[in-house]
Amino acid sequence: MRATQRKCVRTKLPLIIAGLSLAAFAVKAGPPPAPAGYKWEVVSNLTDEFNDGWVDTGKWYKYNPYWIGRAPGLFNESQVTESGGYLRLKNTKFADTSQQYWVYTGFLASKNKESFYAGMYSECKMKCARDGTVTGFWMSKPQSGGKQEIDVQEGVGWPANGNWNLTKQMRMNTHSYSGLVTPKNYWIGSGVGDAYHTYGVWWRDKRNITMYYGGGSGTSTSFSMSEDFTGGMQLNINTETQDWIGDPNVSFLADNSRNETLVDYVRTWKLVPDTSSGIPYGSYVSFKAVANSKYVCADGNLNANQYPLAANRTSVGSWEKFKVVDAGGGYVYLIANANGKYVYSNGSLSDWPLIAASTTTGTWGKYQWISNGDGTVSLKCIANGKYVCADKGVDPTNVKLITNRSSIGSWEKFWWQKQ
Ligand SMILES: [Ca+2]
Repeated sequence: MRATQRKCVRTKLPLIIAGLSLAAFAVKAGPPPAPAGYKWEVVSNLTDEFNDGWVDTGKWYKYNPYWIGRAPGLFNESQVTESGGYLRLKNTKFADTSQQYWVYTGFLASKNKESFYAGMYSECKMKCARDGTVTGFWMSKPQSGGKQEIDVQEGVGWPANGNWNLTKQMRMNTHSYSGLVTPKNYWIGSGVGDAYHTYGVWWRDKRNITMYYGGGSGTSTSFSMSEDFTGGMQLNINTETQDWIGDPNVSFLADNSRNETLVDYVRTWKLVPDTSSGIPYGSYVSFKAVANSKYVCADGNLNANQYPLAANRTSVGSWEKFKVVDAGGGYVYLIANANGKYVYSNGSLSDWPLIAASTTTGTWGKYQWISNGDGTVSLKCIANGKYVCADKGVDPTNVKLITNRSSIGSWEKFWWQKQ
């Protein structure tokens, strides 16, 4: 019996260790995987480790240029310091509680009010004060007549209103000019003021935002906007008082173990085209459509003037070769070997069919070369922002290439090979 028990313990141990490793991997910080054809690049003016002992006033205001605070809280520069590897936002009682304003709180704002843009991902690792103030990691666009806002976390370290559930949540929101707010909560399960937690946001495009607990490979929550979010926003990290939770606790404000929000870092990235993905500039290549496993041909038999591109050949001859020309920034032009003409997506016709019929370059013939990581490439036309598709539905016989898809599926993928 004892021997059996020992055996059990031995077999369980590696499983537990494996489980821990997986958990550690799951909460890895940093941005989510970049979309095909892009990579993440650090945005230095929105990135700070807060390790050098002084608040970098080249990047940050230690106040909010557009707001003094919500009573009884008042933002005050002296509350914003850096030491021990952390940005510190301290909350201090400075007047009698009978006054309109009696608590100094801290605000760190990006210097350029339009610095956080669609396409960027930002994350912040912090431990919230436990004194009744609320800690924010958020982006804002101050404007008369309303505001747009992305609230990644409104962290409650201690609940002045007695609702302890608030202390264990990532409390997200968006605000629209229309006045619409879209609050969502993620249940963390441990106190936001008891340990460091990482909160992230990817402003994907003007209508879509994804927020993350634990970094870009952590748990995600999606937001679909009812109005366009465009332009740039100011990035903010702050403490403030909030009507809905009540006033801070006076004795906690005097307790140095509770009256500071500590921020380990804020890190921000933007998406840029990945130009290091092995694009065969200057080479002749063949394309084989994943849709039907046929080679793409600039087919002079289908039209002797326009040479439409069609995935209709079983082998590579001179009409199935294309020269890849560097158009800069990860973009390419293609020249058909069949007739020496540039390939372009003909926007004068519906579905923008590809033809090899131009002697000059232009946006209709400028494509983003997107390596899918599986040996295939997808081509996105700059002129209409759509992907090239070998469309078996439109033309089942010749499977002509058209440019009308908004996402990459198998019909938008092509195996390619140098010739
Ligand atoms: Ca740090």
